[in-house]
Amino acid sequence: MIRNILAFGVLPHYGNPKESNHSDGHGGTSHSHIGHGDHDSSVQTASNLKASFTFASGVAKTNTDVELNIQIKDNEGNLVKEFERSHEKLLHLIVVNKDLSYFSHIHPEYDGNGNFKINTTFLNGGGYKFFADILPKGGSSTTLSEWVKVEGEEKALEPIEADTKLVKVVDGKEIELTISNTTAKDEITLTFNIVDAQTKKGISNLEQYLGAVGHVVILSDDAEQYLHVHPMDEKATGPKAEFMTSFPKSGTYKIWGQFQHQGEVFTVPFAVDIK
Ligand SMILES: [Cu+2]
Repeated sequence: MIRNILAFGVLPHYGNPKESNHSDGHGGTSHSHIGHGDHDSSVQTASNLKASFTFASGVAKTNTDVELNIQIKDNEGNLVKEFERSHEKLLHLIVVNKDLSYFSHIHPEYDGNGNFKINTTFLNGGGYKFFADILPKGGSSTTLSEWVKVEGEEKALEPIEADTKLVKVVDGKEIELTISNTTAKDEITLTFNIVDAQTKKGISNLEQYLGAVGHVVILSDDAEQYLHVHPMDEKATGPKAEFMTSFPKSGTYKIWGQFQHQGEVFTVPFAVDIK
């Protein structure tokens, strides 16, 4: 019975199945988190799962180590306890702030009994959106999200504007993003080309990070549209890493690519306008 409930677990305001892409690594292209239900006549659009994000201390304060607890419950309030690993982890937690200048991708520990926890520290107060990517046993990949407030001094928010040049230097690497097309709803290929920032030589020994050459998280500027995309060729090692996705609607989106080289994970942010 749980099986059926979980199969269509989606976030209530995620009505469009295209909104949450997550490759399962079998087909080589990204696909909808919740698309598995598309063919079923009994497909439900409302969420049957809910994540609760709470702090052991009650409230989270800046510059303090806080313990974050996450529980997933079904629509009857029962704890969901069985999860499958997806890209090596039972739960992937993405945290962003309001202007998307802060991005964190972390992996809470699971106690096997319905409780995930992780310790973290916030440097600035304000609103943060938490996204938990999970794969309930017998269900399909699901993203559950919530805005959470952190108390403390807030940093002035910057407008989110598309980059004029899609080239960034991070940790000694120069990363160029090529986007095949910028029309909403079209199939789009995102190609990251990663070279040594000094020598401009392509880096061809990227390491597997969470079971793939890279991970891409995409968010609309209001943090409503969330996409977690995996590479077309997960076993690629660079200098190019390609991802296929589709932006649900027009607007400005932030794109974070995450890769691993010589044991270090680096995150490269871009912002693009989609027509
Ligand atoms: Cu993760």
